Amino acid sequence: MKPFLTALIAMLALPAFAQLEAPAFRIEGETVRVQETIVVKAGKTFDGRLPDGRWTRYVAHPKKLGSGSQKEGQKPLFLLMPGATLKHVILDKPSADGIHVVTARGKTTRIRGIQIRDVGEDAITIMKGSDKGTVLIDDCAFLKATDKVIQINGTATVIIDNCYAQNFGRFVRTNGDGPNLPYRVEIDDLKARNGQSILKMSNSKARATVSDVLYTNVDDVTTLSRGAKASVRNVEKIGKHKGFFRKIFASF
Ligand code: ADA
Ligand code: CA
Ligand code: CA
Repeated sequence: MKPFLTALIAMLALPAFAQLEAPAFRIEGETVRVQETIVVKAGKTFDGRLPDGRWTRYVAHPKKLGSGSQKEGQKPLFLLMPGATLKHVILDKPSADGIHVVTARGKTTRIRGIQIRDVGEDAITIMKGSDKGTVLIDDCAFLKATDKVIQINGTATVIIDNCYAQNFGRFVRTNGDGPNLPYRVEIDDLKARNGQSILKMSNSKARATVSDVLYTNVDDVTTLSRGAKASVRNVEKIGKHKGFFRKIFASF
């Protein structure tokens, strides 16, 4: 292709791509190899930020917690009890079954500012039996998930705000086998790159809102069946300009 055409395409495509950049990689401080799940008690805060501003990096002991493969039944690195907060931690390979969350009515559990650099079996699980609490997941990044990132097995309201996901199967999945619980999911300000589905729900009473999403190379924004419903607003596929111009210039 002629150089000026390449330059023109790059100019047109670049501003769009710039919006979907990965968040800054945090510089890690010390690494902790977790042999036994770290429990954050109800209402308590666990902050992995070190005095010099770096974040602590956690990896699983593969024999004690799990290798981070797709095998079910692995243990989490962190277990958050109702109203707990987890922030400023890096989870890295192997991250086993990530973070488990137990909620309770009237309580808000927070996962704020964490980076999972290599998602294990999954990254965050809202545990079965969690009853109508709220889980707020914000300013987080999730990389390299073989399949699911956020697995919802309990009836909490799960709010996912200002997050980034790269390489995944399903970013959010409500339990596929269980009863038709009234799951609630809100996804806002998400950037997603390379995946199958941002939200998959197959439960008759599951409801979701999905808004302000930028994505590229994701097959489906929502995958809904058996009466699950989602309202979707302001979702933009990045890279369509490139495809459009590629088609036009392909005819030269
Ligand atoms: C699978 C399984 C669910 C649940 C989930 C999880 O999807 O079918 O029942 O166990 O994994 O929480 O990892
Ligand atoms: Ca699983
Ligand atoms: Ca799991």
